[in-house]
Amino acid sequence: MNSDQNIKEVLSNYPISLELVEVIPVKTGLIHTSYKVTEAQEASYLLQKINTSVFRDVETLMENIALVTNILKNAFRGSSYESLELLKTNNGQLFYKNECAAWRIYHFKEHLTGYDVPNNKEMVREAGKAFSVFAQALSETDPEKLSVTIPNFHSMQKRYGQLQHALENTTAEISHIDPLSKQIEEFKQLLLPLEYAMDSEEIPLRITHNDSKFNNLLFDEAGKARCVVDLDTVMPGIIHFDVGDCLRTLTPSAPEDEPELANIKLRKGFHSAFLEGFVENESGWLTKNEIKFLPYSAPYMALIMGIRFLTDYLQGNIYYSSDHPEHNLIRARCQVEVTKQFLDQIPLNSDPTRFFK
Ligand code: GN1
Ligand code: MG
Repeated sequence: MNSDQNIKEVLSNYPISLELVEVIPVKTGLIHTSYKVTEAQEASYLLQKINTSVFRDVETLMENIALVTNILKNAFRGSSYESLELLKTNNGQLFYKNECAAWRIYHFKEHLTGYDVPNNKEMVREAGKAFSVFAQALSETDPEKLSVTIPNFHSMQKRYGQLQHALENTTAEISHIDPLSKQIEEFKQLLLPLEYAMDSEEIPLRITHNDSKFNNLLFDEAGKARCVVDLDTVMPGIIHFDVGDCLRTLTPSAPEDEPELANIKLRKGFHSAFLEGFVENESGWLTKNEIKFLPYSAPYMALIMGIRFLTDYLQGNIYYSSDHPEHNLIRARCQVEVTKQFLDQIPLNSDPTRFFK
C-alpha cells in the first residue's frame, strides 16, 4: 500500500468525509510524521503517525492524553484557554492501528499559530502565564493517575549514563567530542541537586508536559497564548522541567541547532518576562522549594537536551530526525553552550522571589 492509499484507509476509520479530502504533510517536531487533513466542508484535522519505537505502548500514551485533555477541557471552560481535542475512531477508540502503524487524529486549531521564536516580550510573558495555567489546571489531579510513557525521561543521572554507554561503545574516532564531554560532566555536577531534590521529595511530583518548547504553544491573532499542544510526554514530573524547557527555547537568540556558537546570546529580558508571566498566575500553589529551585530549570533542561543529542549522534542518529549526519552534534554543542550561558548569567542561588509581586 503506498502512503496515500494508507492514509485514505486510516481516515476511513474516522468520522471524516473522504470526498475531496486534502492531505498535506506538516512538520511538527522531531518524532512523529504529521499531516493536515482538510475535508471538503472545511473541517480540518491533524493526523499523526505515532513513532512506536519512541512510544512503545500506544494505548497507555493515548490514555494519558485522553485523561489530560478531559481535565483541561473542564478547567478551561469559560476561559480564553483551550485544550487539544482528540477525534475518536468510528469505534470510539483513541487511536487506529493497521499493519503499517498506529495513528491518531486531533482537531486542527485552524485559528491558532505556533512560533519557533517569540517576536516580543509580551509573547514571552503570555507563554509564562499559559504554562503556569496549564500546570495549575492539572495540579489537583494525582500524578499517579498518569502512566510513565518514557521512564526517566528527564533524569540527568540516567541520561548521563546513556551518554557514557554510547561513548564507550562507539567505534568512531571521537576525540573531537572530548571538550564537549568534559563540559557536560562539569555542568551535570552543578545541576544534579535538582534531581536529588526531586528524588528526596523535597520537590513534589506534578503532572507536567515535559516538552514545553515555546513552539508547543499556540497563539491567537491578537497575540494571546491559547493552547498548549504536543501532549505526548504528559506524565509525572517536576515543574522545573516545564519552566526549563520553555526557557531554554525562548531565551537564546538562536535556534536549538545553531551551528555558530557566537550567535547564541541569552535575552535576559525574555527570561524575566517568562517568569513574571508564570508567577502572575501563581496564587500559592507552588511550594517554597519549587520556587527556590527555579533557577536550575533552564540550564538543567538545556543540558538534558545536549546530553540526549550527543548520545543520539554517537549512536548513529537513530532517535531524532535530522537533516545531516552532524546535525545532532551541532544541536548538542548548541544546548551545552546554552547551559553554560544560563549558568554564567543567572546564578543557581539567585532569588526567584523577585518575580513575585
Ligand atoms: C522531541 O518531536 P518534538 O520536537 O516534539 C523530544 C523532546 C525534545 C525535542 C527537541 C518524545 O520533541 O524531548 O525536547 O525533540 N521528544 C521526545 O527539539 O523525545
Ligand atoms: Mg514533542
